[in-house]
Amino acid sequence: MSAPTAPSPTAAGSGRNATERFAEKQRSTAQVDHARVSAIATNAITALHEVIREHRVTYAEYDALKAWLIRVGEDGEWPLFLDVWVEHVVEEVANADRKGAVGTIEGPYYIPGSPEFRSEGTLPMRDGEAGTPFVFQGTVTDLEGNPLDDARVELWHADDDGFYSQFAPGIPEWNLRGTILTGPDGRFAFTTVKPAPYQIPTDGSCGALIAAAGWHAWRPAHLHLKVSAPGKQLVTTQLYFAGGQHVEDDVAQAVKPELVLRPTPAASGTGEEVTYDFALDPA
Ligand code: MBD
Ligand code: FE
Repeated sequence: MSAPTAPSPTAAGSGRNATERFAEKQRSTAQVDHARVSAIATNAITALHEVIREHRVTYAEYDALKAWLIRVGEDGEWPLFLDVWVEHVVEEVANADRKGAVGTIEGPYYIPGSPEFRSEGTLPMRDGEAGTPFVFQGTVTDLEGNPLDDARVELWHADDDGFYSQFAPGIPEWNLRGTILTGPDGRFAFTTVKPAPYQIPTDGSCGALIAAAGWHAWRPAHLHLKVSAPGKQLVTTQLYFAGGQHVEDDVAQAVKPELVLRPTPAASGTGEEVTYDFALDPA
């Protein structure tokens, strides 16, 4: 049932949703290492001082910054801002020692608890969901290539308009979100539709920064994944489509060569399919 007059999402709408979701997920930070906070905060603030000196930042520019920072909070766009312009370096540092499947940023639109399937399933979608039918399949293994039983493969992605369920209005709750639990063969097969490129909302504070700087607002079409198994490290990653728009200039700088898929026409005769395997590092 696709709503014929789906309201169009606003930055404030999806930003607020992302901010609320983040607040729910955030655990209390019991331990504070004062020495680390001091070192990191001092370096960050000093780096900003250097930028001000280098560019001889004016009071007008300082006030514009203050106004913009206030607006990011009002729009609820801190998760969006941080995940687009900062997270990729946190991910790089966090996963530097990994041997198996390559990770990348999570972004602001993950929701735990999506509908579960055993070995194969079709993601929840609307009647006549737009987009090329697409089968995404593979095997979850350990680093030696042994299939992993009871691995969890969580998949979520935008629709053909670039919108995510539970963040843009008018989309059924679990649309294009699902989890497959593998059997002893480690295999999973999702049936879905190919997502479209994603545009950062242009009507909010992040959009205002992009417009003011003359940048573009696009991420390439992508699948989001979390893959885990008992006794193994969880991998959070994304997969992209070779030759797709903005694969070479993702605004979030989250594309890596290992993450680019080359789907082929499906054996069934409709749509496309691709096989991608995940080797998980020991926990
Ligand atoms: C997205 O869909 C996304 O994946 C990231 C990282 C940032 C904004 C929107
Ligand atoms: Fe995304």
